[in-house]
Amino acid sequence: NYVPTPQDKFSFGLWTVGWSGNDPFGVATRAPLDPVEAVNRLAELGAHGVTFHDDDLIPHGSSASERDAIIKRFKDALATTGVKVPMATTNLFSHPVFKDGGFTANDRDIRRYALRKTMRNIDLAAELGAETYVAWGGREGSESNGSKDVRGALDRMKEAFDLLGDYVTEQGYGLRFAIEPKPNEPRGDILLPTVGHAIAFIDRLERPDLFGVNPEVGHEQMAGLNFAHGIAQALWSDKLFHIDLNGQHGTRFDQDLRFGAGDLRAAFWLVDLLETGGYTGPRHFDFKPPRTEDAEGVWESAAGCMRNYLILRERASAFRADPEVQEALAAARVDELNAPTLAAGETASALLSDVSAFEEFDVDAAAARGMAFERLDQLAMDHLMGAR
Ligand code: 3MF
Ligand code: MG
Ligand code: MG
Ligand code: MG
Repeated sequence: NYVPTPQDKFSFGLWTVGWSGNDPFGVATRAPLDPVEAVNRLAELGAHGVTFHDDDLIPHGSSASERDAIIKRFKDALATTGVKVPMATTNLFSHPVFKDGGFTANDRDIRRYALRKTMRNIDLAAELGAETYVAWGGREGSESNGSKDVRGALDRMKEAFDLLGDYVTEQGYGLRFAIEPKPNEPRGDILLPTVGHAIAFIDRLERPDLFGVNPEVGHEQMAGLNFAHGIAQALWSDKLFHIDLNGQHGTRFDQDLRFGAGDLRAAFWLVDLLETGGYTGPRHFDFKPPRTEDAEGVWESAAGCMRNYLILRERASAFRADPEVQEALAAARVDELNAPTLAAGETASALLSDVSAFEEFDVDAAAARGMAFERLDQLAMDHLMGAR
């Protein structure tokens, strides 16, 4: 009956349900949400966790004693409800000081400030028991190519992550980092724009094992990419440390619709992959309840994210369990791709001497074999639409 429980590991950012609706064309349509109220409502809805940017919880400019009081009150709400903090992150994009970025701002003193701001919130994340620290470089980028030395920026990005990797290691924190790619918005072009760029970058770090990715559905779809393919590559690389679930209609502005809205077929294949591909981390929603909604609409929207995930989880597992689907998968030779192309120990010269692979291979007969993919896909659609 699609009722979420903490075992489903659903989590929400404070900035998602707490978004008051200000956008580039209009002011807020809702009152600010108290983080403690967010924790209480999320607990009632069956969520497992809450996540935050430093400034979501502790407004920028709070004094040390105000900060302590806010943290204490938040911790009490967590203890009362059992809601966890699986992840935390830094806001290096809202304050005007970050208008040209944090770790890759041209101004060196701003980069040093960004590092200190991040380290301070890493301490809090560790104290609250978070396992993942997300880094979204929303302002790390440019509007004009001449203004940013991209290779220099990548050096500085590496310098920042190497320092943070050393820091959590020295402190003995059980935290790993998840880099969140996005192609654009708010910068004209953002560095590390896709999952693939981020994974390649991580290879150049000094402690690559501490770093993975936090892909967001809408971010890859803004670039016209197949999200489940990106997730599959992240899983294949052991880099899927965290995930941001939401909805997006193709290559347009960052819509942050509730999960399941937008490209529903893509959401079906994503849930199928997450549930069968060995991902055990939080199912984290990074969405924005549209500014048309009042406070009750916010919680409808949050509940909808989880409900859609659970429905899709059921639909995907029905698809996998259907004997006709198993037949269709076999007809499509899907599993044959998991057989190595070479025999065990077969060398290049052995392949060259196998006449059945080339000289006697019936190319025309092989070319004539249909792949039977349409039947398989229709069965998936039947399951997705509830027709089976
Ligand atoms: C922006 C985002 C960010 C990140 C967050 C880190 C404000 O499009 O997706 O949300 O998810 O900064 O986790
Ligand atoms: Mg986003
Ligand atoms: Mg988004
Ligand atoms: Mg996100």
